[in-house]
This record gives sequence, structure tokens and C-alpha cells, in this order.
Amino acid sequence: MLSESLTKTKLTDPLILDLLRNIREHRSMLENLKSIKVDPNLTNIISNEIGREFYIENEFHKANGFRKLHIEVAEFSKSLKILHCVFFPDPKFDIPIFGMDLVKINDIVSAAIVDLSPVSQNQGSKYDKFLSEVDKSSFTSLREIPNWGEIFSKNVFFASLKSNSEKNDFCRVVDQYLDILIKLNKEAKPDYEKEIIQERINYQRNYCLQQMKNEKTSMVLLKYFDAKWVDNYIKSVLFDF
Ligand code: BLA
Repeated sequence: MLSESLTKTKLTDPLILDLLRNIREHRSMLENLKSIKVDPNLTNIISNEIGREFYIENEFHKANGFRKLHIEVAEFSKSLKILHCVFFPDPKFDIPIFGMDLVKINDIVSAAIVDLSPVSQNQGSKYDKFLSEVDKSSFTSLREIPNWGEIFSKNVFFASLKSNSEKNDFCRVVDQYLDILIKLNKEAKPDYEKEIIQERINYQRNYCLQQMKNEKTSMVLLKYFDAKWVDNYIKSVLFDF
């Protein structure tokens, strides 16, 4: 087992710890898993200034089929907790982008989103059926995807979580989406045709550019960091391409 899978986070929120454990478990199933070196100033960021406390913890890996496996745990002003995860595929492989975001404000999970987002025009048809079979019937507060979210698949799941049973159900949906991702990864063989690879690169670039239009990400960071720092963090840590 990699030492990273044992890394303790400062965060103690049970829902986020559950999701984190599950995501790390799936990550550990990938072949040739290696951590990626990233500027330590951007990996673990902590402030203890009274009233403006925060910490951001990042893990970066790569593996067969993936150019970057990123997990971020963050807490701001002791009230806003975030679990952010994007697994970017290696464009040589026919694997979608796994993305999830959980935003918890005090005890309310206002946003819980998970998707396997396509990186080519026809990719969805390969796994749409599996995603659509994942049971999402129990949720009471589904949310509408904003305009920039055209990058997501038609089976993107987005909701607020209102009860413990919805929180458990979201963990199950994430678990099942990750199972599907691992299965697609196992079946994938590298492609060498330039056009196919270029299309996947273009889709990843577009995914990142659209995510950058989510002002809610930058609005949080701008409360704690200056604009130049935020711009660099978003472009090099969260959504590089
Ligand atoms: C929304 N993202 C949000 C919100 C906050 C953040 C505060 C508002 C919560 C709400 O609408 O209820 C903040 N998210 C962050 C920050 C980070 C983060 C600061 O990850 C990291 C430092 N966002 C992603 C990814 C996805 C994503 C990978 O980073 C999806 C795979 C989605 N976040 C997403 C969506 C919304 C959101 C769709 C709702 C936006 C809206 O309704 O306008």
C-alpha cells in the first residue's frame, strides 16, 4: 500500500472521510500508481489566522490510463468544507474524466456532484448504460446543472443532500461510478491514432476551461488569497491541461 493512502487529513467530517476512503480505495486498484511531485507551497496550505483559518490538502498521483489523479480536501473559516476530486485520463486511452465535488456549509451539504464526463464525441455511448443503471431514485433535492456544465455527461448527478440516508446514498452512487471507471480503465488499451488522441486532448482542455467559468470556486479562494495566486492555483492545480 502506498504511504499516501494512510495519510491523515486534518478534516474530521464523517461524510467526507467516508468518500475519501472510498476514492482512495479505488485509486489503489490502479496499476502503476505513483505520486506526482508538485510545488509543496501548493500542496499543503494552512492559515491559523483567527477568523480566517483554512487548510487545503492535495494529493496528486498518476497511473496507467491516467495523467493526473487529484484529490483535494479543504476547510475554510471552520464552516465551509470541500472535497474535490478529478481523475484526468491519459488521452491515449478511451477513459472518461471522473469528477466529483462536495460542498458542505456547516452541517448542510449544499452541493454533491459526481460524473464520468466524456472526452470524445461518441465515448458516452460506451458507458451511458452503466451510469443510467445506478439507482438515483431516493434523492429529494436534485439541482439544475449551470450553463458551463455542458461538459458533463447526461448521467451527471447533482443534488443537495438533506438527510443521513441521502448522504449514504450519495456515497453509494460515487462508489458505483468509481467501479464503472475502474472497469473502463481495465478494458482500455492505448490508441496511437493522432486524430483520436487530439480529440481527447481538446475535450480535456474544454472541460478545464468550462470548470474555470464556475465563479463559486474562485469566489471562495479570493476571500483568502490574492487574484494572482487564485488564477495560478486554478490553472495549475485544479484544472491544468
Ligand atoms: C459549486 N463549488 C460550488 C460552490 C462552492 C464551490 C462554494 C457553491 C455551493 C453550492 O452551489 O451549493 C467551491 N469547489 C469549491 C472550491 C473548490 C471546489 C473552492 O472544488 C476547490 C478548491 N466543481 C469542481 C468539480 C466539479 C464542480 C470537479 O471543482 C464537478 C465535477 C462542480 N461545484 C460544481 C457545481 C457547482 C459547484 C456544478 C454548482 C454551481 C452552480 O450551481 O452555480
